[in-house]
Amino acid sequence: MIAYVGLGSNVGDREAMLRAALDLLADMPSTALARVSSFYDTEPMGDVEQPWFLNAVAELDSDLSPGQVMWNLQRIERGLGRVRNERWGPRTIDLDLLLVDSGPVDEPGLTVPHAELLNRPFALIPLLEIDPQLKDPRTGESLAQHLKQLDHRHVVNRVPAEPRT
Ligand code: A4P
Ligand code: MG
Repeated sequence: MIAYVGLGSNVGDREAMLRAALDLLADMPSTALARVSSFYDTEPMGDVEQPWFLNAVAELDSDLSPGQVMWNLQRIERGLGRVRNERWGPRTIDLDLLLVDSGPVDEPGLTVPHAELLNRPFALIPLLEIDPQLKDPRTGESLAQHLKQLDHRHVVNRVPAEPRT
């Protein structure tokens, strides 16, 4: 199964947090870290006043089920949260299971595609950088076409430096 994971951080050393999360994704059992998007400096979405995010997307090639991948993402979030609390105070690392190639998932605690994916340029843009051909498995709609039609003023700036993969 191919799985796309959205990464986001907006507290402290955001780049170090994303890199730490990528290292842990690469160590996930029965899973390879296949590709990583650029990093993007993104305007916060939602009503909460908060700092800008650094967002990225990782492509995993995994023998695990979507539920098992989600379990591992939550384990990684907890692990990074602990390190972060000890060293730098408040932390944020969000890992979302955006999309898998095995079809939609509707389980308690797990909806794939991620419920907010279609509304979030900060997730769609790095996702489409990895694979511009991706489609919404529920409708068959091209995600690139969807993004073009999205009326958004939300700022998503690609960070020029290449991430280590
Ligand atoms: N859950 C169900 N399906 C999934 C899935 N596919 N991936 C459940 C991840 N989680 C999924 O998630 C809450 C629960 O959703 C999980 O326990 C899981 O069982 P959460 O991320 O812990 O919390 P939340 O309710 O989503 O609140 P959070 O994290 O405050 O909000 P969001 O929706 O994750 O958004 N703006 C920019 N520019 N960039 C960002 O990254 N992120 C947020 C946070 C807001 N604005 C942003 C960004
Ligand atoms: Mg989340």
